[in-house]
Amino acid sequence: MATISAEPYEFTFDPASVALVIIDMQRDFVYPGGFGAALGNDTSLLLKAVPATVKVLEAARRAGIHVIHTREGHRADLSDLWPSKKARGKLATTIGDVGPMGRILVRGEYGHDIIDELKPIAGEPVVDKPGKGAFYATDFSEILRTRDIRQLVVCGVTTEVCVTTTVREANDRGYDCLVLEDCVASYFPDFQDSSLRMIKAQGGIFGWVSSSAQALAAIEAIHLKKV
Ligand code: TIU
Repeated sequence: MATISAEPYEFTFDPASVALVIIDMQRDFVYPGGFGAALGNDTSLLLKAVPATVKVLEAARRAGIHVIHTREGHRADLSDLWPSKKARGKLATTIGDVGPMGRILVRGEYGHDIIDELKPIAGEPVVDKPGKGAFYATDFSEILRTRDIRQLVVCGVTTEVCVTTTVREANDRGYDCLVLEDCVASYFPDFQDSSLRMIKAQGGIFGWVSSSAQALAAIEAIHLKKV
């Protein structure tokens, strides 16, 4: 077993049954011209989480820890897009429309894909999800079960939308979630702060919160034990 110093108390995990889950680090959210920008957000705020996430991803790969990526997006014919999601916000440009990085949040388009810094490698499943949570209308649950994964270390964007929706879904399905505060980001700094406080409040009502530095210390120790 390994331990990461966290709040509200230490996160203890079996390296074989933990997964690093990187949520929706897609160009459509972190670069101008995608869905995040169409919603009126300053996308540069999300880039702050990238360097720490890269470090954790590289350490997880070296240690042989499971890595799973998710992407929010839709079929090209938009048959999995609820009319309510398409209409929300009354935006001039929205999901399925053509933007500077291709059709917004449509699978196969440049903007829909994961940023180069965090590009998945062979053996790392990519879960394509039409909703905010990674469990809704996906095979995420099956991927976790076939690999006997019971604990999740979570990074990605945005903290109060797809990260916390996934953490809440996971919590109700019996998974432990540790969220790394500098590896998640929001367009709204106060939402970032509140979301993290909500997760760890009440004795860890939804899970644990820690930092990349604490996670790296634990993951590097796993690596050292292996070699
Ligand atoms: N708008 C916003 O904050 N987020 C999303 O729409 N999706 C994700 O968080 N991935």
